Amino acid sequence: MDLRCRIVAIAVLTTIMAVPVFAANKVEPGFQGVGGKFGEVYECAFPNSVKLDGDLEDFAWQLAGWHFVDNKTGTGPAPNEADASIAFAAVADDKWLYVAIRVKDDKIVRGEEPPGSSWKDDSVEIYIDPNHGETAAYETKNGNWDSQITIPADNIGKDPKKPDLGGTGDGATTGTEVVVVETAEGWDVEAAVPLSSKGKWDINPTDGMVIGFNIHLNDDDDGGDRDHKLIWSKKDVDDRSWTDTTRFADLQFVNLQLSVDAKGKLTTQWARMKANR
Ligand SMILES: [Ca+2]
Ligand SMILES: [Ca+2]
Ligand SMILES: [Ca+2]
Ligand SMILES: [Ca+2]
Repeated sequence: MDLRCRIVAIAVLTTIMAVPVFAANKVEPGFQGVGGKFGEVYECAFPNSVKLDGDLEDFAWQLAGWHFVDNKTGTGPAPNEADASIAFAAVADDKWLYVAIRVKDDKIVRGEEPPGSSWKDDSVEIYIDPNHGETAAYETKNGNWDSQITIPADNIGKDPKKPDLGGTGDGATTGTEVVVVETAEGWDVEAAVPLSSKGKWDINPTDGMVIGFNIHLNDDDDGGDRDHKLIWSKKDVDDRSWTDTTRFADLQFVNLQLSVDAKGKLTTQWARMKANR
């Protein structure tokens, strides 16, 4: 494909896929159908990189699968999707597991609590069980170490390399970097969880490999305690992921470069998008 064609192709793809469509719980498959099953498994395409800047227009995000968690799913449902709902995607390269979370929220409440208690403010949580141990208590051995990485909205405008993080299993010391930005409908999170976290885990993605994984949203709209709690994993019916990894769902690595460099791949992608419109 020559450069001009490629630019046109990127422009078309960006126009069509720039903003994920929020809807009742569902999976919007990405490139070549990669996506997974809602609440059960997220299919994470690798090796793919993104620029960690809070802008979710990266090509990898356009072509990744997106899961949409509606306002009713979790132990603290919200009245409507504009009040609280999330869409998320993940990709990985050789150093990082990148997670994009688009949050719809009608009122941002930030900075009321210290990072360790940021689950009472607006925050998202990424859960990692690196050895897929599915243990009832968090493991604390190198390689098996389980973590809840809590990312408060209070990171808006802060240094990505020095984020305020919380979470059990020492989530704050995993080496995770984040950019959080305010949007017209709420806030976006672009996070990079290191695949190698000293003393905790050393994840080397291979095709088909599975780790434990979950995504939560805490929504506070009026100060004090949180008002809504949304949960992706179907197994986490009682909001116990902070201490019990049997509540996690799965993340499965899929060896798939999200690229339109090859003419055949681009044709396939266009056909899929046309079929879905
Ligand atoms: Ca980006
Ligand atoms: Ca809200
Ligand atoms: Ca574990
Ligand atoms: Ca809020």
